[in-house]
Amino acid sequence: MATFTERMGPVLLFWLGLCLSGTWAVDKGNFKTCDQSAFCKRQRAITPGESPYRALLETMELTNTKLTLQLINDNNKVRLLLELYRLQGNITRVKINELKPLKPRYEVPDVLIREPPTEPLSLLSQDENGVVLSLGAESQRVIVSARPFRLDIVEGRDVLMSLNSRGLLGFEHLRMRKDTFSYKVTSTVASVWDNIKRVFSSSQADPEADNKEATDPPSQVETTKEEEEKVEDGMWEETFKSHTDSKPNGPSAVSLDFSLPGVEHVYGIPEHADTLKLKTTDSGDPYRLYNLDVFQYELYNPMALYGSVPVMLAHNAQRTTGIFWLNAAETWVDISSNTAGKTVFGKMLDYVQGSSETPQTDVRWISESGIIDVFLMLGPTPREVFSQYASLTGTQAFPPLASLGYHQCRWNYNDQEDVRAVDAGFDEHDIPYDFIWLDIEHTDGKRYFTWDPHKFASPKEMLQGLMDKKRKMVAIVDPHIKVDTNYKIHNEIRSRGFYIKNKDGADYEGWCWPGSAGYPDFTRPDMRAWWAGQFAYDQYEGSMENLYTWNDMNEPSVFNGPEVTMHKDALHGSWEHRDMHNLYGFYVQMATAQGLIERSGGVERPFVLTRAVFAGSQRLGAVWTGDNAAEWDHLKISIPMCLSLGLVGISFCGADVGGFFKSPSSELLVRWYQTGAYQPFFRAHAHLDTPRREPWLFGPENTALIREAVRQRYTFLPYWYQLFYHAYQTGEPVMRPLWVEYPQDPATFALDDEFLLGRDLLVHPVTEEGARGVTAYLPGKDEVWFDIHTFQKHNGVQNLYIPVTMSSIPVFQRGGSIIPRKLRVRRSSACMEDDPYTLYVALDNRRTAEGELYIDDGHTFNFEKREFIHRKFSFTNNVLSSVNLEPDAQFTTKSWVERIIILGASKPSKITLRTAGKLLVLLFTI
Ligand code: NBV
Repeated sequence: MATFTERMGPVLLFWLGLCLSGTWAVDKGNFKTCDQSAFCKRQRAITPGESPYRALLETMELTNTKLTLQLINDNNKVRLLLELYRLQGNITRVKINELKPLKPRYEVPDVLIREPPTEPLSLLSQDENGVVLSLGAESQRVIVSARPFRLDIVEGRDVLMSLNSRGLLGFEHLRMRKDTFSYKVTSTVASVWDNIKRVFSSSQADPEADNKEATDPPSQVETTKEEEEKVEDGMWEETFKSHTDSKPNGPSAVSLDFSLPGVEHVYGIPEHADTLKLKTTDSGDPYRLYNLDVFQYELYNPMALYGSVPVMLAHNAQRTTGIFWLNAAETWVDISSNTAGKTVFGKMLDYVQGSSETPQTDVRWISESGIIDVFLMLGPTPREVFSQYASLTGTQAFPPLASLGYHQCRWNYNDQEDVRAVDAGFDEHDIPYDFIWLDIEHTDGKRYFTWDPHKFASPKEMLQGLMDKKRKMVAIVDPHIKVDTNYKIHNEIRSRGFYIKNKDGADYEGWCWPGSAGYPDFTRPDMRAWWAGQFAYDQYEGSMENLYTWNDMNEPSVFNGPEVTMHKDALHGSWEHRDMHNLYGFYVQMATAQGLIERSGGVERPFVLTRAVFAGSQRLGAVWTGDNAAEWDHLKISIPMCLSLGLVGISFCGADVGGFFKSPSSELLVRWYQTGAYQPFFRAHAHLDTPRREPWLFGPENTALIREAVRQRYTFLPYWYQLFYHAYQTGEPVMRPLWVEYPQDPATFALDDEFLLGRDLLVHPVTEEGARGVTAYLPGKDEVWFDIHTFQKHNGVQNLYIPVTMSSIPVFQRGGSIIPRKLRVRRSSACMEDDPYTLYVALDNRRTAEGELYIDDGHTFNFEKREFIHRKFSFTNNVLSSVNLEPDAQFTTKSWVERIIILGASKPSKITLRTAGKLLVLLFTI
C-alpha cells in the first residue's frame, strides 16, 4: 500500500508548483487552445463557401407537428436526418443526427423539463429548390433550401436567422477505425465486413453512387468513400501535454453556423470572465464551453471556466432572439460581425455615404460529440426569450429567504471555537449575517460527510448555538471521494459499482484534495438517489436542519487529469465522459439538492451552492464565479459575469466578496461589500493563505462602512425575495442588464458597470480605486430616478455624474415603482420575520406608482400549496391602494405596513387611511 507522502506527492507538487510560481496569471499552457483541440481545429478549418450538404427533398415527411428530411454530404455520401419542430411559444427546434449512426450518439437527458409541446406546421409551397413551411400564427415561415442545404427563418420580409447560410455545417459520422480494420481484415473479416455493410446500407449512402461498393467483397473496402477520407492527426487519438485521449469512437464532432441579420449585439454563453457584450473571435480563439477548474483565471478572454451554458441571446432595437445549443460535450463558439471594429463615426460615415450594409452577426457552434439539437427562441422581446428558455429548462429555484442574506465564508474557519468567535464578532459589531461556511478543512481528512474529530468534535452543539441565534451554516461536500477502505462512503459507492469507470472498465481514480479519489457517476439516477440519502439526518452524522451544502470542484476537478479534469475516455456506463462532461456538475448539484429536500420529508427548500453549471442549473440553487482575486478588475468583472448567467436563467449568482486570492486593501474590500450587497448571492470568501478579513478587522471606519452596506442589503430583503419569487415564476433574471428593460435604447446595449435589480432599482457600484465620482447612465425617456439615499430626483436618458465618498453606493429607484423594505435590521433575516414593512413609493411624471409584496414562511415548499400573500400596490390620484394578486392563496403574517415614504409628491394637507370601512387620519412628516 502507498504511504501518505507517496499518495499526496502529486497533489502537493501540483498545487505548490502553481502557488510558488509567483505570478497571478493563469498558466495558459495547462489549457487547450482551439488549435490544440483536434476537433475544434478540424471544424474551424472548414471555411465559408458552398456547403457539401444537400437536402433530399424527396425524403421529406411532414406530419402535423414535425418535418423530417434527409441531408446528404456530397463529399462522402453520408446521410443525416433533419427534424424540425415548431414548439409552443414561438420556438423552433432543429435536430440533426446521422440517419444510421454506427452506434447511438449522445442526446442530452434531464436538462429539458419535459418533452416540449409542439404546434402545427404546414406546408406553404414546394418545388425542386426547396420547401416553405408556415410556423404558426406569427407570419413566420421557414424556408428550407435544397442545394446547398440552408434553413432560413423569416417573419414578414425580415430574415430572423439563417442556418448553414455560410455552409459551415459539419457532421463527423461515426466510422470504423482504419488501423484496427486492417488488423481485423485477417482475423475477423466477416464481422468487420458486416459492420461496413451496415454503415453503407442503402439508406446511409447515396444509392446511386455507393451501393456498388457496399456490396463488393472486403478487398474493395479500401476504396469506399469513407476510406478515402483524410485521416488527420487527433481523429483517433489525441495527446495534450502528458495525456493521451484514446478516442475509441474516432471523430464525432458537429458544427453549424447561424447568421443573425440586423444584429450587432450578442450575449450569454457563460461562463467566461469577459464583457457582457460578446466579442468577435476572428483574431483569436472562439469562446470555449468546457467546465474547468482554472487556477487564477485571467480576465477579458474567451477561455473556458467552471460552468457552461450553451445559450446565446441576440439583440437589436427591434427584436431579441436566442439560440440554445443543447450539447454537453466540449464546445467552442465563434462570433464574427461585419461591423466589428467600426467606430460609431465609421458607421455614420457609411450611412451618410450610403455604403452601409445591414449589420450582421454570424456565429458558429462546434461540439466534440453528440448531435445537433438547437432551439431557436424567436422572442421578439427579451421577456419572451426568457419565458421561451424557461419553458424548456425551467426557472430559478425559489431559495429560502435566509440565503438572500449575507454569508460569511473563508477557507477555513479553523474549529468550533473559531466559528463561535466569528459568530460573536458579528453581534459585537452589530452586523447581520445568516450563514457561516465551512470549507474542506472541517472534514476528517477530506472525507466529505464527516467532521474533523478534534477541531469539530461536537458539530451539533455548534449548529445548535447558531440555531439559537436563528443563524445557519453551510458545509462543503465535494464530489471526489477518498479511496480509503475505512471510509464508509467510498466503500458503499465502490461496492454498488457507482464510480465512473476508466476506459479499461476499472474504477476511475484521480488526484484531488484527499489524495487518490473516485468520482461517483452522478449521471445514474440510482447513484443520485443513494447520494441524496446520505444527507438524511441519521446518515450524515452531526448534521441538523440548519446545515446546508456547497458543491465545489464539480467540473469535475482532477488535479492530475488532462486540463485538470477527467479523461474524456472515462466511462459512464456505455457513454464516454466526452459526451456529457459539461453536465457532471449539474448532476452533482441535482443529487445534493434532492438530498436536502428528502431529509426534511420534502418540506424544506434546499440551499446548495455549485461551481460548475449547465443549462437547467437554475432549478437547483445558487452559483458563484469561483476563484477570483482581490483586484479591482475582478470586482468589475463580477457584474458582467453575473449578468451573463442571469440572461440564461441562472439568477442566483455571486462573486467572492473581497476576492478569493490575494488580500484586498481596505478600500477594495469596502467597495466589494458595497457591490456585493446589491448582487444576488452575497458571500465573502478568502483563500486559506490570506490574512483574516472579517468585516471588523480594518479599523472602525471601515467596519462602519461594511456594516452599512450589509444593513442596506437586509433592508431590501423583501424586494429581493419578491424578485426571486418572480424569477421562479417567469425565468426573468433578478439582476439584469439595462437593455432588458430599455430594449430600444442602444446606449444600454454594452453597459458593464451598472445593472438593474428587477425593473426598479438601478445600481452603479463604485468599482474604481480612488474614485471621486461615477457616471451612471439613467435610461428611459419618460423615466425619473430617485437616489435612494438623498431622494434626489433625476430625469432619464442622461449620463449623471455622481460625486462619491467612501460611503457612497449609487443606487436609484425608478419613479413609478413601489418597493417594500424592512428598516429594523437585526442579527439575521429570520430575526426580522415579524417586523413591519416600509413602502417606498417613488412617483413617476404622472404621479403614479406600482409595486408588489410577496410574503410566505420563507423556507418551506408550502408556497406551492398556495400558502402566501401576494399583493399589488398602486398609487394614483393621491390614493395608495392594494389588491390581492392571488386571492386563492392564504398566509398569516404578524408583520404589517408601518410606514409609507412617498418620493416626488407635493405637500399634502392631510393623509387618511381607509381600512375596514373606517377613515383614519394619519401622521406624516415632510
Ligand atoms: O475548497 C477550497 C477551495 C474553495 O475555498 C474555493 O472556493 C473553491 O473555488 N477550492 C476552490 C479548492 C482550491 C482552490 C485553490
